[in-house]
Amino acid sequence: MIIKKITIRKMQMMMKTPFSTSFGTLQEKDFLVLEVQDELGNTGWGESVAFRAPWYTEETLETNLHIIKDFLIPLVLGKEIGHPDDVSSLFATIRKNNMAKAAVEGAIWDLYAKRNKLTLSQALGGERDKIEVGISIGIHDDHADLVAAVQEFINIGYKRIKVKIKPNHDIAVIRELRKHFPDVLLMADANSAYTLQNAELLKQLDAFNLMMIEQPLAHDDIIDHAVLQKQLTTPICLDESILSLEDARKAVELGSTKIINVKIGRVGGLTEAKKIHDYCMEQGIPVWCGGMLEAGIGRAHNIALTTLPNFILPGDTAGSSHYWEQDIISPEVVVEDGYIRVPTGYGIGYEPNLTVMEQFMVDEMQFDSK
Ligand code: OSB
Ligand code: MG
Repeated sequence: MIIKKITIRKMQMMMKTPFSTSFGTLQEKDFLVLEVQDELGNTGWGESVAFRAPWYTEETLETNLHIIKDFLIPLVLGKEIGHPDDVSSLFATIRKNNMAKAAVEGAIWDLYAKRNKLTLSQALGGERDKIEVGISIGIHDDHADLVAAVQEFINIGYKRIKVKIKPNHDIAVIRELRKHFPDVLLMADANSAYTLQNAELLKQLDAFNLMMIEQPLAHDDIIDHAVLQKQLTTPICLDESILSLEDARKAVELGSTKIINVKIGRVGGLTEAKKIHDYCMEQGIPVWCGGMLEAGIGRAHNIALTTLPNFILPGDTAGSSHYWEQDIISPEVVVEDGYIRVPTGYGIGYEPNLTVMEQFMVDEMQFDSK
C-alpha cells in the first residue's frame, strides 16, 4: 500500500471526572488523532496518547506534533509499505518518541487491516471475541469516597480494581479497601512515587493479598525494582520502566517484574507491543493492557491488542462512558458484566464519528504526497 495522505487533528476534550495520580490531576485531555489514506482511498486511524505535560513520560502533545510532522510523516508519506511491521524499521533512525511513533504506526495498522478485510485483532493474531476489563481509580483524598467509588465499579461488573497510591496515602487506604472488599481482585499503582528507602513500608502491602503493585520505584529503574521484588511476596508489575522488548527482557532476566503492563504508546507501537507479548508468553510472564485515558480510537487499538492470548489479566480499558460525555467513535466502547465484546468490523471496528470530532477539534493539518 502507498501512503498518499495524512491528516492530523488536534483535539481537546473534557473528561467527566478529574483523574489524580501521585504526580497530579488531569481533567482536560488534549490529544492528536491521525488519519492515513492509501492510494485506493482506504483510511486508517491512530491516536497519540501523550498528555499535555510530560509527567508520565517525557513526551507531550506538542513534542508528538513536532516529531510526527517534521520526522515521521516524511518517512512514510508517498512510500510503499508492505506490512505495518515494516514501519518500525522506517522509524529506526528516530530515537525514542514512542508515543509519536505509535500514533502513526497504529493508523497504518488500521489501514492495513481494512485494506485486507481483517479486523485489527485478526491482523495482530488475536484470538478472543471478548476481553475482560478492570478499572483504574484515581486518588481520592477521602477514604469513604474511595470505598463508595469501588463499590460502584464492582456493581457495574468491572473485573479488577486498581487504585493509585502515594506516600501517606497507601497502607491505610489498602487496609480500608480490604476491610470492605475482602475478595475483590485488587492492585495498587504507585506511578514511581517511592524509593528503596521505603522498602519496609511497601512490605506491609504483602498483608493484603494484592494481585500486584505497579511501578513502585523510579520511572526509569529496573535495578532497584529487582532488589525490592526479592523482599516482597506481592508481584511487581512494571509500567513506566518498559519502553521496548529489550527493556522487558532485561527486567524479566533481572527479576525486576513478574507481570508487565503493556501500553502501545509507551512501547512505540503495536508491533513492539506484540513482540513484548510474545516474549512474555514464552517466559510465563502474564501481561495486561494499560490505559492512557484514551478516546475511542486509542481505546479500540487497546481492545484489539488485548485479544492476544497472553493478555490473561484484566486491562485498564474501561468503557467510553467512564471517561467521556460523548466519545469520538460509534458505537462507543461498552462494558457489560466486565467484558467488552471485540468488534467484528474491519480494522479497529469502530467508526470515527466526524461530527463529534469536529466539535472537539482545535486544529487540523493535512499532508499530501505529490
Ligand atoms: O499509570 O497506568 C497508569 C492514567 C494516566 C497515566 C498513567 C496511568 C493511568 C491510569 C489510568 O492508571 C488508565 C485508564 O483508565 O486509561
Ligand atoms: Mg501505571
